[in-house]
Amino acid sequence: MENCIFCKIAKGDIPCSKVYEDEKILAFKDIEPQAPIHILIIPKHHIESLNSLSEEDADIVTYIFMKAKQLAKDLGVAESGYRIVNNCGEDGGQTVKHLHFHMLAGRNLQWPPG
Ligand code: D5M
Repeated sequence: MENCIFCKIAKGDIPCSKVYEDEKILAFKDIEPQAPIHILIIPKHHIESLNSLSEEDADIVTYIFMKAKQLAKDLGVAESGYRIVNNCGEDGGQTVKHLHFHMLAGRNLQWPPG
């Protein structure tokens, strides 16, 4: 997508603080961290939100969660705990319209979120 900031980050046209990358996904540090560890995990191809996830895209979500599990291990927070968040739509707090999962860790996260 031409005007999508996360597509530009995925293509390398806009820099990011990369944590993990392969042919399907990219994980990078959130620019406005809400926890000591705050990483965004995105599919490289454009999916607007969870609402626009198609049957063909379903595998990428499983893939992202499997990588998130590994990342949590690599970052040393698997045991202490972490949170994976997807904001969908306006009331869900989605500001960037490219599917992404927040990984938050490194502090005792409260519930419910605001
Ligand atoms: O989350 C969108 C998140 O994306 C929000 O936490 C800020 C982050 N963001 C926006 N632009 C950038 C860049 N350029 N690098 C890193 N992080 C970024 P949402 O769930 O849509 O509210």
